[in-house]
Amino acid sequence: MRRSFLVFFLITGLAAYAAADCGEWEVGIPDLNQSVLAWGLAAGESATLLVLPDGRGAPLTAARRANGALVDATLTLTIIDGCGYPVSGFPAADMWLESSGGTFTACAGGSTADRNTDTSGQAVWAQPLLAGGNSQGPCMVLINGMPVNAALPLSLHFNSPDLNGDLTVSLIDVAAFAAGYFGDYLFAADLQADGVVNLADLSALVGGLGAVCH
Ligand SMILES: [Ca+2]
Ligand SMILES: [Ca+2]
Repeated sequence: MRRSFLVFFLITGLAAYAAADCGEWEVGIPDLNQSVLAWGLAAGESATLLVLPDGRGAPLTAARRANGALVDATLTLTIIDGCGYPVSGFPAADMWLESSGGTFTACAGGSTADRNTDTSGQAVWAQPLLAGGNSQGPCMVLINGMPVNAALPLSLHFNSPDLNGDLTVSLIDVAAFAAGYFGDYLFAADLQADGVVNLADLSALVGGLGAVCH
């Protein structure tokens, strides 16, 4: 009996030492360097996602390659804490996408993860975002405002019938679209992204008229 107690205290003591070694304050706190971001596209590939402020844009499962082919661009973030454990139940509201280099803007909470992290520490972005504007800049995933794995920006581009990114699809956007429709190629007007601006893109513009954030 005495020996079993000794083993018990030895094991619990070692566990406590291990926890203390990684810093007990780190348990459950996301570690930006250990957390992992994954998506279905190979390195060097890009995808474009159609977004609307009212969420009627495309889901990430139906983004488009440069040639217009549909591609699943679902993002999966696995949050790991400083002790190497997955962080479950981390709030979706505290994880979001950002993109610079254009007019891309999200409605309040419009680019957060679909749900809180599960028991494996995983959260996904698969559903449509609530956003407007466009960007061909790198897309970053942030946890509480800090970028995850900053060395690996994603080539996920955005475009929207809300061309100017004021989160309302209005006649101002129609005028901006016309410049791309009748003039030189304009990524912002290539709403059904495939490298050309034609009637399919005009149809996407018309379908988004009036869209605003909820
Ligand atoms: Ca607009
Ligand atoms: Ca097009």
